Parts: sequence; structure tokens; C-alpha cells
Amino acid sequence: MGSRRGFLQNVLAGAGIFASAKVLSAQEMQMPGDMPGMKMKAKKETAHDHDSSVLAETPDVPDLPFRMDGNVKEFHLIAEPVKQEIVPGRTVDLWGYNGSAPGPTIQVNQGDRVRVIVDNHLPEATSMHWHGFEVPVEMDGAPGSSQDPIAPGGRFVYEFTLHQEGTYFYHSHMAMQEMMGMIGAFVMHPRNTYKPRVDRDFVIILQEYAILPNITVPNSMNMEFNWLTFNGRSGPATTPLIVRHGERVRIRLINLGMDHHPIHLHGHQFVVTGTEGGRQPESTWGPGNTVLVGVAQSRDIEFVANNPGDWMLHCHLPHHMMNQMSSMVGPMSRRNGMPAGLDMERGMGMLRQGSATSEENGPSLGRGLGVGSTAEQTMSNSPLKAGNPMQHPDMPGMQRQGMQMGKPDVSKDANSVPGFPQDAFMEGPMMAMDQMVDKPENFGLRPGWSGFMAGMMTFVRVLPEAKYDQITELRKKQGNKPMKMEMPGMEDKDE
Ligand SMILES: [Cu+2]
Repeated sequence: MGSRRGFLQNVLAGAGIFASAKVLSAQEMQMPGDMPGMKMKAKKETAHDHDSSVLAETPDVPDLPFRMDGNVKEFHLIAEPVKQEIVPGRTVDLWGYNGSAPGPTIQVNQGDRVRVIVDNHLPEATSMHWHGFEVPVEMDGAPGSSQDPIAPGGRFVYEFTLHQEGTYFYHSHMAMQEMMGMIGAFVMHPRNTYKPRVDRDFVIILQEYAILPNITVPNSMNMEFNWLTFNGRSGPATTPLIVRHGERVRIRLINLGMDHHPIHLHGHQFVVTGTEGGRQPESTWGPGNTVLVGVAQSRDIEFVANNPGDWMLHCHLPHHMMNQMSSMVGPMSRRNGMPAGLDMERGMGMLRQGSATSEENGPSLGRGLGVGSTAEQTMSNSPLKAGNPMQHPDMPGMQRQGMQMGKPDVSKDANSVPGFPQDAFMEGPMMAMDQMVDKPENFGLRPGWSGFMAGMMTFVRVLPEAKYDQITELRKKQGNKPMKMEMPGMEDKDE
């Protein structure tokens, strides 16, 4: 799947896999919405009086369709390399499933008999682990101990009956592959719908990548991360969660990476109703507005969206609210180069030639971010010397690329204030790219909003009926097409 345009294919790949396998006709395929005993998607908008669960939505990630083989729900996952645009202009090489990292979301009902055919289209062996599933050990996917790894080009068929309910996930059980993106959500809807019922059910997978400037492949050895994603996108490219004022909302948070993420919601208190082990008894629900989602954990939060507005939902680790975070960029932006041979342009990932690990740039840029980087210096922020870096003569392209360049708002004596600058050149109006991430879910956000969104950030938009309907109308018009991120005046580099 090449290029940004490949994103559409990526998203649709979940629907296309059966076709390419030439096993099933379209009529035999079912989307999760047709799941027996589950409410259809279309009805979800109007009916509130039935007993079944609403389907979960995973913004920016497709659902995995299935077909019925007798009483068995059969899914098909393909482990494969994926090109994914995590923000406009930053297409990276991840590993995922069916064209997406994280892989498509699987939704089943408690008690289902499930078969998952896993094909390995990676250049090396893999194995699929069903995280937290109480299934026979030979179905556990632990390479070497419960099964042979799935060889490149190979297949393993997993089959089990699921008696559990809750927010689960699947992932490669090869550690380095996990850090390349190989995880997906696996929602088990309860036989008896949770009370109180929710009107909205969302899934967000938390991931992190260390990707050196001008390199598209995550450094899975690294222990410091500069790209933090919700469902495979960083802010402002994440897609807001759209809810009606007054609805009860569930958000299922899943974390697979090297860090624990305190996820914070503005404007509402919520209760934690579930973990990676399923539903928690109501007696354990205490109010909060930040939930720590540890590595390999899931947390379900629920709240009544009773406070209208566009509310931020984000990881509260400060460095996880940034994009392309690398420690020397700040100082470099205020100097004409560095002794180590780096200027701001290269520090920000705009190398003109070669890659960060090439001979020319090699040791000066460092082969890792942080750990192992020889370009690191002991340095705190220091006064501006080179003026506004955004007016740097070597960066004429930024405006052309569609960013709404402007001047950061700084005081006249800014340079005399110890510590300046902190955020002046990191976020703000000059970083806005509203047009580049335009999509129905962003309709009506305050102009310039995107300049302040980065990393693990999105919105919960609690909307009055009229605005909600407007966005629903726009989404319908757009169909199931995923947003196409636009970089005006910029060619695809990755083809
Ligand atoms: Cu975080």
C-alpha cells in the first residue's frame, strides 16, 4: 500500500481481504453491524429502548468484517507492512494488519464461537496472541511455547469459544513487532447489556513510535518516543468523538507501548467501569477525570455528556502532547547551526539529502533519539539568537505546504526572561493546519484549533441537536470514505 492515497485502500482493506482471498462472495460477508442479537448501525441513531449493546466505533480504524461458517464467526487477519500518514506530510512505515496500524477492530458477542485466520505477509515470523483470553493454551499464540511461530508466507488458524466480555485486544507476541504497530482491539459485547446502557461506545488505542528525522521506519530499539498516536494518528489528524448533548458515552482505552498514559478528559467526571479483565462491579466505580492506562492494560470509562462544548481528551504527559518531539530542536531553532553540524531544518526532520543514519549525517544526528544520540548536549532553553525560525530563509516551503503561518505572540523583552521560549515556537497559531485536516468531525471547531493539537490528543465534541445533525449530514455525504489529508503544493515523496 503506497502513498497517502493508499490510505483509502488501507481503510477499506478490511473489507477487501476476502475478495482477494477469493473465498467468499459479497453476499456471504457480514459487517459487524449484522451481528445476530446486535443492533444495526442505522437503528442506533433512533432506538434507545432495546436491550442490545451499541456497536463500538474506532475512529480512523476500520472494523473487521466476518462471515458465518455454520455457527462460527470467521475473521481473516493479514499481518503486513503498512504505510500510514500519521499527520499530514508524515507517512511512516509501520507493521499492522489488513492495511492498518492498529489493525481493524474485531467485535463479537459473549459466547460466540470465533475463528481467526491469520496470514503472515511479513518478511519474518510472527505470532498472534489473544490478550487476556481464557482459551486453550494451544490457541494462546505464545511463539515457541504454545505454537510454532507463523513463518513468512504462513498461516495459523485460531479458533475458540469466548465466554468473556469486555475490552480485549490482539497483538503480535514478538516484542519488537509490537513496537512497529501490531495490535488491534477485540471487543466482546456482553450477553446481557451493561447497565446503565450507553448511547456511544468508542475505542482508542494508544501507541508510540520513535522515528528519526527523514526516516520513515520506527526505531523499535528506542526507549524515547517522538510520535504519540490515538488510533494510529497524532493530533490534529485524530478524528474527534462526536456525541449528542446528554448521551451516555463509553470510551475503551487500550495501551500497548513502552509508557503508561494518564488520559484526561476536560469538562466531565467519569467512572472507570472496566479493565482488561472485563466489567468491574459498580461498587468500585469512583469519580475521576484522569485514568492511568498502563502498558498492556485497557480501561473503560463512562460518563454522561452533560456539558456542551468541544472538550479535549488527551494524554497528560507533557511530551505526549507534542509531535516530532526531539530534545535539540528547541535550541537549534534559535541558532545558526550547532557545533555538531545540525541546523534547525535537519533537527526538525527536513533533511535535504540522505537520511539520519546515512554516512553524511550519521553520528552528528545520532542513531537514536535521546539514548545513543551523540548530538545531545547539556542545555536548557536559551535566548533567541536567530529571530523567528519560521522566517528562516531555508524554510520557504512551509507556507506553500498549507500551514497557516503567523507570528507567535511574544513580548518585547522575551529574550531577557530566563526560560524563554517554551511553547512560543512549539504550538500556536503558526502551527495551525485546519484545512489540511478538514473533515466532517472537525466542522465548526474554532478557527486555528489545530495549532494547539499534537500527539495523543483529540476532542469529545458534546453537541446540541442542530450541530450534531449537521455533522451527521456531512458524514453521510462523505460516505465511508476516510479523510484525505491534503498537503497543497507538495508531492508524494514516498512513491
Ligand atoms: Cu502518554
